[in-house]
Amino acid sequence: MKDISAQRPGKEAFRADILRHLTYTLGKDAGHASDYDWRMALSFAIRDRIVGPWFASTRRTWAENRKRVYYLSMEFLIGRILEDAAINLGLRDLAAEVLADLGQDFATLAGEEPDAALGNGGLGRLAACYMESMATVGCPSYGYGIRYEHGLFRQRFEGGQQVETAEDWLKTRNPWEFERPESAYTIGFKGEVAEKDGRALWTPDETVIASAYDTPVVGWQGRWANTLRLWSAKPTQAFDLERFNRGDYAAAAEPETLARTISRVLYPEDTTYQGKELRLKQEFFLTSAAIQDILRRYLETHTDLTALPTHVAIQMNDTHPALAGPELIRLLTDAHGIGFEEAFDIAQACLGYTNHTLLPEALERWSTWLVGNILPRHMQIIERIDSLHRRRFPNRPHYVGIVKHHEVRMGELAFISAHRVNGVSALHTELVKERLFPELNKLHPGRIVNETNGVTPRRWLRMANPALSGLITETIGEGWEDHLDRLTGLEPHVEDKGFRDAFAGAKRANKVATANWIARTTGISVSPDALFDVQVKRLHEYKRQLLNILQTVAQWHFIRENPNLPHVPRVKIFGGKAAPGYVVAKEIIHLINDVAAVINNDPRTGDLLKVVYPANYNVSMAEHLIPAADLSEQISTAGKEASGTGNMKLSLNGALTIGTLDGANVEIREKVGAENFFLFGLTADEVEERRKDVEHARHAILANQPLQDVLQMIAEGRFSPGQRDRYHGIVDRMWHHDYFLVASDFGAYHAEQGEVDRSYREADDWTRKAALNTARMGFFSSDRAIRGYMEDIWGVDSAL
Ligand code: 26Q
Repeated sequence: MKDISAQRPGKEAFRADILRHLTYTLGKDAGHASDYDWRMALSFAIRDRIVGPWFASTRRTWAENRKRVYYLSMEFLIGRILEDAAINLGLRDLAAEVLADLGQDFATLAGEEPDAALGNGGLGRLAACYMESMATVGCPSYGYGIRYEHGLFRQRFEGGQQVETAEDWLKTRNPWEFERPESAYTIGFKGEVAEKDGRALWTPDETVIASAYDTPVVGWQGRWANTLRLWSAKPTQAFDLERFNRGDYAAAAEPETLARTISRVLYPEDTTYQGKELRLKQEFFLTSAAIQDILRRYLETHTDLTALPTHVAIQMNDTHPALAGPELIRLLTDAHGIGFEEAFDIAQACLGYTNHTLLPEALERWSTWLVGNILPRHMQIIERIDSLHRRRFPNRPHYVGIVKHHEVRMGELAFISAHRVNGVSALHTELVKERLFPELNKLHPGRIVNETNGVTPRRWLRMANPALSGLITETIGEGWEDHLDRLTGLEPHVEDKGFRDAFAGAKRANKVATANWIARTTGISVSPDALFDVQVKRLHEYKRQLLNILQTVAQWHFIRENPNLPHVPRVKIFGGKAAPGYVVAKEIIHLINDVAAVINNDPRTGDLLKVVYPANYNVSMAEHLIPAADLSEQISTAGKEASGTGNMKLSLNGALTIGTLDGANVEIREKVGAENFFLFGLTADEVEERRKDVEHARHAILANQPLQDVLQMIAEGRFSPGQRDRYHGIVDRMWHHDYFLVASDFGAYHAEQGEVDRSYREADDWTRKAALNTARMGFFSSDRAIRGYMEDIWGVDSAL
């Protein structure tokens, strides 16, 4: 194991680097430099230190002819890079010192970096954590994605309602990327397929260029660095002069228009799939550019394409890049003359598919008409894959194919194209086997495996929570950041009152900082002594923010009715965006904000209950809120949340979970101990059972007086004065179409929140439980998850 870590510069050298960049890269004099200039100079000085490990890693991979992993994802929800990179290089404190000498504040500058929000939520953030872990564990790899001009929209509230505006992260210079104009590929659409010399010949009639931008991703202590390669669409020819000369001015600009649209904007829907042509083009754009790049790199040092799977592993992050199978087969057959079956077997041996959802409305199914029109050659290949698979498994009465009812089912395509299919938590993987692909699972026993999600402890503990990180290092020494299992070393100290006080002190300091932040951003004053109860995630009915806010109203009502009881003060913190077209989710946001307005201005409840919903939840806001949380809300309808990863970040930072037996909650509870977890609600099987009673909601409501009271208050317009019927839709759905069983789980949830209050009163015991959560969460490091993928799916070794 050779040490290729970055040489840590001395203070003087680093200061000189910053000033050199200020002068020669920014063209600014220190006396006249703005925060922006300083941030850029600092970023370039840090980036310089990544380049060494980056080149060394790339050279090693070539020299040792190592197998590479290609992670294809339509989303990389990266967030800010500056502080994370500085921490991984061991430069964070040095940089702060040097800047202080220069009269600048590191945190201020780092806080001005725009979030790279090239993702919607869990799936995109997982891809970002995995990139960082692949660099940390020395897995040679490339991430492939789209360089969206506009990431996930920005959210504002107007009168409590969500309003979206365009996000613009590239408005200022992006210091982390390197443009690679020489790495460019033609991507075709539409056109005709002919036959020439026994091979198919596809002549597209629209083309765009995929042009690469590389961002180095450096791992812990700079031991290894990989590349995140994002593709930007450029016109093949800016202007069609022939058309222009014919006087067809609008059409003359068409190539440019298509190109500019393809990488323009991230689709903000994360659960409802709509068969949009542009989305299909985006998916093919990413996939084709990636596959072409992979083959180009392979053929630089190899000639035998049948050995491709020995050197290349391609992971599909959900079905979005599932055209990888057909595209790879197309190039192997049409461009390289390999027979169809052999090409299929090569592709399959390279490919893996990660499933992230069981929700039927999220499963991609493209009409054969659209696919045939946009990608005529791929449509033929998909049909051939389908019939090959059918031929290999004859006489199946319940045969499930890829093409059915004039639709291409991307889940089946990805499953059949891949040698491994994985779920993202133990429970989810079982449900993928039993409910999503029961027939394919029978045909291919052993193909479906579990890889429980993980999160990077560098960003989500070390960087986001310096107070707790300091205590951990003081207590168990250094090295836990890349050996997160070592957190169990905290366990013996949990019985030490001094340690518990220090643990509580770190949490308290984070809460004070967050209380100040809440006051600044929302104008609401909250007490750091209150229990901070946090639900931060995308808005979706299955995640049941509605359950949370209904219970909040019940608690408010209870405090008002019982003013003399000793209530535990709480701050209910919500964060998250709704897809712009998701009307019900937007109503729930409106309701939360309306309830907040009433509760926060009620002198009878005062500091006993506050509801805050800061707008525009994103990675950076998560980094603020998670370390300050006492309670983590993971309350999805059982069987619906594939895994969750916020649940891991919160528990790792010493929040206790109130949750259902869903996704990774099950494993978190096993690891931290049932006595340190607030469990409630129906199980996945009970949910299925309960739905058979068509009147389940009515029965549940009638059996629960507090819930009836809450629904009554909402229906009467208590939270929408001036518009009594504003929430009639929500109330009506609660009674008649409560698909996610909010009513059925309300009683158990309300009761368990009472348990939370009783526990929180025993402050020292609460701290013990919180510390045990942190101590026992080591399993949920994304390093562990990545090692699982390397071993079970990719067949690659660490280069370190
Ligand atoms: C599909 C087609 C067209 C347009 C958009 C989409 C689309 C985009 C994003 C569909 C789904 C997504 C995102 C899904 C997602 O984030 N799933 C989450 O993945 C996490 C990581 O595995 C899990 O922890 C969460 O449980 C799961 O909800």
